[in-house]
Amino acid sequence: MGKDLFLDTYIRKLPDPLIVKENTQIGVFVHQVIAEWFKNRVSLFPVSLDDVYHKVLKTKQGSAYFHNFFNEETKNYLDNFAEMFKSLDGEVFASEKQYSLKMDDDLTLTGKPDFLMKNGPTLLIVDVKTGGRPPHEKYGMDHWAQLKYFAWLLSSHFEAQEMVGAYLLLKGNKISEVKITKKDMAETEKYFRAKAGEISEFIEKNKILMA
Ligand SMILES: [Mn+2]
Repeated sequence: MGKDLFLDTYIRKLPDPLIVKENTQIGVFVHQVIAEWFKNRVSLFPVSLDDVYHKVLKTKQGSAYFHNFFNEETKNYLDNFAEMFKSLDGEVFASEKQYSLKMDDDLTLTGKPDFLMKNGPTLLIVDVKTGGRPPHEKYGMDHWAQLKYFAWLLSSHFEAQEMVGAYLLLKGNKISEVKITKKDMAETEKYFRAKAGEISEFIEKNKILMA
């Protein structure tokens, strides 16, 4: 089986030797804080990002792995997130939810966008990145590859007139947005149809669960 960049990044979830360990951990930590914040955002007693930041650090996992990230850098990331989030139009209706698409009897592809927003006829797919740009870009992949993949997965779950993908780049405090076209979806579908056999074989061999 030849090397395939998209499959390595999104399906096989191979550890990335090019990302230093600490950066990966910061990403995990920041995502966890944001996910936790979304869970309680619309409760009777909404929590602030800052509260959640401290709460996650106090968990068993937090004190074991994340105590190093109680610093300016992660604080900045979360401040940037809060600022960018405020500038997005629409209502959040899902976060950290896994969607799947059945390719055939042997293969179901899955994906978990960080969160989804609805704004009139538009579905906004948002992924938070702690690096300055999507990590898959350094493999020479299309900047939008992951968002197109999510859009394609979601197209079997939602009737959206328009799909827009956005990366919230926490490091640069920048939103990188793209309108996902029918052509993008068709190309993504074609790619995965062509790869279906190879992916099934890989999963069968490695008994992995796709997350
Ligand atoms: Mn993310």
